[in-house]
This record gives sequence, C-alpha cells and structure tokens, in this order.
Amino acid sequence: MLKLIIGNRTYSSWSLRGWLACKISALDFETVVVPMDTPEWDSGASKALMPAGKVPVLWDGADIAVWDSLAIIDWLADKVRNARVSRGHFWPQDNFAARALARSITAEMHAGFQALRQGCPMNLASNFPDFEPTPEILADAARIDRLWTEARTRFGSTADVAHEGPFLFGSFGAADAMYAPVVTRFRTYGLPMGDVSRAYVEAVAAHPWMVEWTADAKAEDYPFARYLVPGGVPA
Ligand SMILES: N[C@@H](CCC(=O)N[C@@H](CS)C(=O)NCC(=O)O)C(=O)O
Repeated sequence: MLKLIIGNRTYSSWSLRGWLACKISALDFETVVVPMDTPEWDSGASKALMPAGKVPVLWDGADIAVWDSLAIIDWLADKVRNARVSRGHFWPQDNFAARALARSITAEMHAGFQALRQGCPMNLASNFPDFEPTPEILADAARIDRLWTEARTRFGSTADVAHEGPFLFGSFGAADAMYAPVVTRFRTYGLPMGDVSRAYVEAVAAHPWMVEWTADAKAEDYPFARYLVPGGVPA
C-alpha cells in the first residue's frame, strides 16, 4: 500500500497538499505522522523516510520515494492516468485552456507567494482576528483572489461537464489541493477577498477531506511552539 509521511496536521501546509493528492487519487494509502521539532523527527528512522529532510514524502513500496507535494501530485496523476475518480480528478480533462490555467496557478502557488507564506503560516488551531497584513501580504492575497475568481468564473462549471462543482475547475483537483492551505490562511488571518473567492473558500472548508484533516489536526497534541504566532517560520 502507498505510505504518506507527513508532519503535524495543524501546521504542515505541504503535508496537507500531499495528503489531498492521495485522496484525489482514490488509491488506498496509509498516513504516518512524524511530529516536527521533536526527537522523533530527528531520529535516524525518520530521516530514512525523508530523502530531502522534509515532508510530505510518498512511498510507493519499499524502494520508490516521491518527495515534494508537486512531485506527489504528478506521480499520482500519472499512476491513475488522470482518471476520473470518485470525488475529483487531478487536472481538467477536455478543456485545454482550463488545464493551462490549472497547471499555471498550481505552479505559481508551489513556487511563490512568499510574503503570505512567511507572514501567515498555516495554523488550524488558532484565529488571529486582529492580524494586520503587510502591503506585501495584501498583494499576495489580491493576486490569489484574482486567480481564484478567474478560475471559478471561466471554468468552475465548464471545465469538465462531467465534474461540475464549487471548486476551481469544477470538481476537487490538483489546483484545489495546492491552494487548500491558503484557503485556511484566508480564514485564520481574515484576509480580504471578493464574493467569488469567499464562496470558494467556504466550499473548500466544507469539503469532507478538509473536515477530516481538520478534525485529525484538532486531535493532535504535539509541542510545536514555532508556528503559534503570525510571522513564524512558514510550514
Ligand atoms: N517544496 C516542498 C516543501 C516541503 C516543506 O517545506 N515541508 C516542511 C513542512 S510543511 C518541512 O518538512 N520542513 C522541515 C522542518 O520544518 O524541519 C513541497 O512542496 O513539498
């Protein structure tokens, strides 16, 4: 069975992306948590599971490791041949303009939005209603708001008629997995957004996979002071 190595669910945004990719694939997988900032994380056994010293890592058998959330998305999409699976599929199928936008905004998230990532670390245990975003964070949030609005407006219901839904390209896909931790940040830090994005944010938050992940995060009890205040090191 596939084995996904993740960090603390409350704080590890990249882990959430890898886990959602596994869910989209509809393949059976086991999840192994290695709590960050603990002796367990630093142990030889854990290091052997993490070729780049980071999570997530997907093990496909004993010999094949895939690390980095985007590589995991690609690996799983290849493995299931971008198949139409139960609740979603990785990339828009038939509409190449939709697929181009999905690929681009997924890559843009993976590589960018440093101010948002640095200043608003994912934190599923807290809310910061008095948070005052810097101009750089506001610029990132505005760009993301525009991307979500474009995807929803142009392709939310037309990217793949067989998979209509409230997500960026209809059904829950790779782009949604990449932006799901950003959705939580918009809520945690009360970042500004337009109506289209707000509806999208609520749809992601209500998705059964996000509900499951959030409930499991709440049940975690790992010491991890690093991300308790805005401005901590981004996970
Ligand atoms: N580009 C990587 C980023 C992975 C990453 O930075 N993961 C963080 C946790 S969310 C990590 O393992 N950090 C190591 C540490 O905090 O010691 C990906 O897309 O998966």
